[in-house]
Amino acid sequence: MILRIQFLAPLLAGAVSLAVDAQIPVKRFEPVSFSQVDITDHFWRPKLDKVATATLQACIYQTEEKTGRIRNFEKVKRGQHEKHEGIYYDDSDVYKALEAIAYSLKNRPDAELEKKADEWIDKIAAAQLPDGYLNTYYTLVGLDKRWTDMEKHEDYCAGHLIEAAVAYYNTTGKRKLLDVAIRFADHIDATFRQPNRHWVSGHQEIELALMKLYHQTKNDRYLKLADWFLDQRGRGFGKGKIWDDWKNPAYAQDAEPVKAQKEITGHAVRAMYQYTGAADVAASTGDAGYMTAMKTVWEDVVYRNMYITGGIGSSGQNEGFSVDYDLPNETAYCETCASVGMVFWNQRMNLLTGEAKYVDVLERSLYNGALDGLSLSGDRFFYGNPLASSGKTARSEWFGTACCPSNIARLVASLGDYIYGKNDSGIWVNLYIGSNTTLKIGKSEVPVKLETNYPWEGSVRLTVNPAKKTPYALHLRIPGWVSNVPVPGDLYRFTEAGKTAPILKLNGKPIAFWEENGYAVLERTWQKGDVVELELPMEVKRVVAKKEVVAANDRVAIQRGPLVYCVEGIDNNGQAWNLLVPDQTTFTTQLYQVSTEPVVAIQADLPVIGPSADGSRVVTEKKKVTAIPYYVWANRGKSPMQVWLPTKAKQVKLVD
Ligand code: FUB
Ligand code: ZN
Repeated sequence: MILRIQFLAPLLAGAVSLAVDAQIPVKRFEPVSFSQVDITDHFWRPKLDKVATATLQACIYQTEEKTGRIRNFEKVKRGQHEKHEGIYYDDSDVYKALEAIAYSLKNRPDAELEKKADEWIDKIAAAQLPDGYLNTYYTLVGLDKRWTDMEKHEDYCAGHLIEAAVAYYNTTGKRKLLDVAIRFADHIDATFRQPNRHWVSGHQEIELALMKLYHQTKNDRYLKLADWFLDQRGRGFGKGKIWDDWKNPAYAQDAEPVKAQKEITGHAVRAMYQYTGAADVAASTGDAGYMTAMKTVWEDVVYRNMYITGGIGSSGQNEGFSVDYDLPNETAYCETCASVGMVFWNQRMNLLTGEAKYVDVLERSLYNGALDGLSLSGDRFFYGNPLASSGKTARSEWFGTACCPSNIARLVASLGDYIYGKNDSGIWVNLYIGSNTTLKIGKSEVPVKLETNYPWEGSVRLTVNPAKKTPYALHLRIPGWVSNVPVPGDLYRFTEAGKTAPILKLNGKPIAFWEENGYAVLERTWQKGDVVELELPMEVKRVVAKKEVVAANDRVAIQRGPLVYCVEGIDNNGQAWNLLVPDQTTFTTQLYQVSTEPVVAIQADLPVIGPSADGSRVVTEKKKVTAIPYYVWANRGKSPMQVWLPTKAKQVKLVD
């Protein structure tokens, strides 16, 4: 990837010649909706509950009492020309919180919470104009200015409204918000696509949302509109509107038409939402143009521009990508929303290709870069997720731009979406998360029960209970980290090969399996009570980065299962930057408690550098060092932290 700073001459629509887009098969398999999955998992269930009881409460308090987000809707209804409070995109936080509430109500019904959501929906509906337009910022500051500034997120807010509406309808069956969303989508279609009035969305989001609306309503107007929005990019229509002399077209993924893009550029969240929407369109139209482009862009992300935590977007300056291998640790931006976006996009790529490598990346972003954004208490957040801290970093209650809290809330609450896939002849298990579901395979209902203590242990037990004997292929993902590929490509590698291989048993007996696209495949006729057991080796592994990643030179990271570890000062006499990890270090695992979270910690006796007892010299002593999963750091006050641990003395530092 190259950081682009030049401008493209505006191109006329239609003058751009795109390769003729071949057809691709539509999805290899369908995701199984969270609404059909009951999560029982030891690791995740408490987190779903925490989102329901703490995170959503924090979002509601901040949205309705501490800030004016809900008041803006009330002001529109009153129509007394009152002042808009906050930032022009603040409506989106209301919608994202509603969407998270919708998923959470499915996981954990709560009459009070539903009442609150209904109250908000009444206020939102009352703020919609008769022509379908809905945006508190422009309605309060002057409707004459609406749809004049592509950067002002009107369509982004519309997208989040649509996502919330579809989710709320699916959980509750209540149509009010869905009807509001449909009216707004129709308004946008009539304003832009039908007259072909050029509009490059300043922040992609509406594309993926319209695809949800299309699937919900089966009205292909929304599919066409999503495709139209994608097709607006890269033709110069954004010049002076969403990019000018400091923001270049690459910032807004507007340097090339989406189907011609080859490199990841610009704002990370915008990029992730764009490619998610493009994959959704491709899945419905069979148009290979988006997929061909996205496979190359994906390699640019994963091979050259992704942190070991699955975080992306290293630069705070553009909230996004800079140049290849520029992955600093302490200043890593790694916005929580960008990791959430990685989960969305990689899920779509997996469904379209059937390849497990996308879930390897999804899992890395989910368990590390994204989950780090949420405190164990559920009510503190990280916006950026650095890989090192000198001890001054703390989670916040909220942010002026508050996209991240409700984004991590909606991701965790909709976790059930990412576990299983299915088609008429197969079941795919992508994530090992304790859960129950019933899948329709052909004409047969197949109840599935997944039990595990993942990610702490590697044993997974899957029981299937079809009412009658049913033939299908069961695909169990063999994570890349098992087979010595921490991440597709060669950006990161383990220093040693794994010592053990995964074992698969059917009804208690080891069974041979073949691997296809990263899945162990068991094809047979299944019957009630069949049990498959998978044993994934949970070894502690050392990871090194390609030498081009200067910030990881002479350093090693530790990974066990899908979890990346870090050393935090609070477990290590207040220091985390003063140790060395020699090549032959032996690591042990230890059950450990980090605040409210029981974890598996990793320990080793390591050379630790510090002042002698009398303070007269610097000495090196062997001390027991404890590393904890990255996602739990910064839950016990401020202290230094590092993911990439020095292997050479020159990288060692003492911080106060
Ligand atoms: O612009 C809306 C959101 O605010 C973006 O997704 C975040 O990166 C932050 O800029
Ligand atoms: Zn964010």
